[in-house]
Amino acid sequence: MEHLEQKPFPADFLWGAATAAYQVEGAFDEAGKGISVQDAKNFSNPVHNTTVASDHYHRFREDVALMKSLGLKSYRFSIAWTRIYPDGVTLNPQGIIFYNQLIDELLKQGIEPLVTLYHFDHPQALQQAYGGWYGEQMIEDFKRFVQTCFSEFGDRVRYFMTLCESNNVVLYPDLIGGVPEGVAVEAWRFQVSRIMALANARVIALCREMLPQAKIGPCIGYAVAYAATCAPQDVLAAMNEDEFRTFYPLDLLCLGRQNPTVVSFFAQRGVDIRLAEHELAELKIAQPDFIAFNYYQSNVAKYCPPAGQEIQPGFNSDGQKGGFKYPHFPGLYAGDSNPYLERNDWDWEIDPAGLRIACRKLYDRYQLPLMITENGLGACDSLVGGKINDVYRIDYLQQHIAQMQLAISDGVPIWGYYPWSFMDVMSTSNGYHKRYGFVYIDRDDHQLKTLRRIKKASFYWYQQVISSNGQQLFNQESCK
Ligand code: BGP
Repeated sequence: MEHLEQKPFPADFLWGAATAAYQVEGAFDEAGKGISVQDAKNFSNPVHNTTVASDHYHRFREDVALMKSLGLKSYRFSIAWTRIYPDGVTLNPQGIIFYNQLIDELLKQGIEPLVTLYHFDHPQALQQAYGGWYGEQMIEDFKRFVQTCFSEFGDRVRYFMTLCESNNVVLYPDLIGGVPEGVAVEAWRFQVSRIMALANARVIALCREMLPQAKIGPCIGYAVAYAATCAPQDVLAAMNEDEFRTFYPLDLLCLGRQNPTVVSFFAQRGVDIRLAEHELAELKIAQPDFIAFNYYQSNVAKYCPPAGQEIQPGFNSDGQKGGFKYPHFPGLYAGDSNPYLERNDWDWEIDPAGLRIACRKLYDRYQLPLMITENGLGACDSLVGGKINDVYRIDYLQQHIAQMQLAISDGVPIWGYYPWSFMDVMSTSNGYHKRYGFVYIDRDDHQLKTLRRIKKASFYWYQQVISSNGQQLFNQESCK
């Protein structure tokens, strides 16, 4: 649909940027903090190192000053569960002090905090005790942590996100501690989806009780699925991908219902994934205020015969284009590349229009306002003569923002936009080789260097976008 006139961004639009605790804070064992499942990976993955990360824990005042200079209206960050409950059970008041200071500093600078309550980093102690999100006990343990966050920070924080990308973490079990020995991966996936949905519902109910004025919602990662061709079997494959990967978990979180196609697919294979009536009732009552979603790319799906070989989704983890292996789920769909789109060095397809499509699909299905809580371009930035001229990132972001405005013009209510990431953070699979930030951090995977903060060209460009409320998107003159 072509618009004769575009709607402007709302006057109170939340122009933001995002990070997550384990990727940015460092100080992984300071001030009583416990070991999280992310810290536990430090010992097995050469580029995954939460020890110092971007040293935000020690430099948060300097970082908030940079946010202020960027003109951010809002900052999305996550609270490390292990700072507040190091072993999942025992309270650590020193962890509360840190987040109080961060929140106060943000508010002093006029920046609205958007708090993610869980971003992949639960206590390793709970992983060892009962397999983390695979265990029923996680619902009450998570609730205890969230209750503390609400009572300590809820007087100043007005926006909360529950669990980050609960749909993607089930696709990539290693992201959150892996599948316990002897458990089949599909069984694990459905159990974790169920537990996460119940935990989400329980803390939304708690929020209504403790903080009736606050806004709260779940967060998913949505790579909208396109059919490889207009052959009906490819169209069905794309529906399968959307339903299995995104709508099944999101229906649980927002509608309190199980997608019937997914239920029947598993029933035919002898697996009963139906939830109990009382569980569905609990999910149904916990209505979120918005859907937060992270968008980086679209996907292509094609027919995958039932007898084919299964290939589980993986990553291109070295940034060599062409290294990505597309997943095959026999009887459902197989991934493929999109000949119409460019890809980044990690084979993520760059598809600005896909953001508009995703917004429309989500709003049409759930009728809830949206927050775009991650969007960005991972690249190997170079520091040349003290500057980082990341024009490729500006290009990516301006095209996505333009499509977001088209979605708003289409009638989709969007409350805020949070590019990933405010500053360079430790990429889970690529360390500091793959950067996303508006602010460069002077370190790499092998040397800590100065950890100096350097504004990239995209910083100056986004500053203009924010100050013009999205009017000056394409003015390259603004890039210094
Ligand atoms: C999202 C995660 C973020 C971030 C981002 C980029 O799924 O929520 O934490 O990691 O992906 O991923 P990567 O660093 O692997 O490129």
